[in-house]
Amino acid sequence: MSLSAKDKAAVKALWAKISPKAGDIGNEALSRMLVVYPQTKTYFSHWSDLSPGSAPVRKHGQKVMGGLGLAVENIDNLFGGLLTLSELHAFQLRVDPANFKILSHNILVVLAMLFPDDFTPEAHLAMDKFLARVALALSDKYR
Ligand code: HNI
Repeated sequence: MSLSAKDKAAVKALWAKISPKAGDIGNEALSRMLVVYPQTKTYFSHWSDLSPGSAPVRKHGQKVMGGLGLAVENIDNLFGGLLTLSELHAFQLRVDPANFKILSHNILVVLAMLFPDDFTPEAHLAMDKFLARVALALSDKYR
């Protein structure tokens, strides 16, 4: 399931539209992930406050979106572009790859919520495929 030229164009177009709001998207997606899938909290137990919209949640949401921006820049070479992040999540953080799917779901929900006009079925499809590829690239170093 690789990204077609059409998917890549759709992801880039959507990203251009949404990236100015990266902070809000990251904050809302991470806040929801921690509430709706509380098992994900285990990775962030060192934070002072895991409640929705807290300072650490917002700060980390911004970082995750920065990682997604890096992925968009490297959309033709996701495995190479995300190598360092994959090593971090695999060897240092030991994040179960199942969680990538959970976060991706929350990002899609938030995009639908904040950008109802731009999140067409075509944009939804392209973003879903893109996030699945990003998750695969981030999991590349696990074995
Ligand atoms: Ni993730 C740190 C990007 C999914 C748990 N993560 C980062 C950083 C980026 C990043 C960027 C900061 C790296 C640095 O400081 O050098 N993470 C991404 C991306 C995705 C993702 C692009 C998927 C789309 N990370 C996840 C998931 C979890 C996760 C699903 C767990 C549920 N990440 C972490 C943890 C850290 C982290 C834990 C360290 C945070 C800290 O404050 O200690």
